[in-house]
Amino acid sequence: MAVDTAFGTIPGMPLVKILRFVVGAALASASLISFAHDLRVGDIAIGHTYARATVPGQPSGGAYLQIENHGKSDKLVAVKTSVSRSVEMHTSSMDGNVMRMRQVDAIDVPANKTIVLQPGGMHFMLVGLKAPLREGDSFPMTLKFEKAGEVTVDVKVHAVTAAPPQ
Ligand SMILES: [Cu+2]
Repeated sequence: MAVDTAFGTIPGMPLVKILRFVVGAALASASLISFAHDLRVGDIAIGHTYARATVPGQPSGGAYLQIENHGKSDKLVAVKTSVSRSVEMHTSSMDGNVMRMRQVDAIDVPANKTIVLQPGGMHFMLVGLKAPLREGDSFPMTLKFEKAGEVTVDVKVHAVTAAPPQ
């Protein structure tokens, strides 16, 4: 199996399916505890935010996070950061043995659900990096939700091989 990404083809990379967890009303407050150090805007909590380090010359990088919606359905409509020319919202899917990324205009954030962005699934593509993303650095990224409004998160850069932050 090979993966076709903006960085070229990476053989043997496993496909990680998009995870959508249903967060029941009874569990909502409990799951907020895991996001205690993260940000909230309206009914939306953002957590597990990180980006993958890139090598010099790499034109784009991936950023990931989780969005918990404790209220009515909403939609992520725009993302921006100063470290790249633009931020695209991508989904990943298998086309035969090749994983392809597709740009979407928005990411639905249904009521009382958690949306997980992760390598191999939905992700943010930082297109036109102005400098390599170095492990240990961090940068601000602003998310705009249709209803909840804007929130700026701090994105830590992890090694490419690092597991997602818990
Ligand atoms: Cu992508």
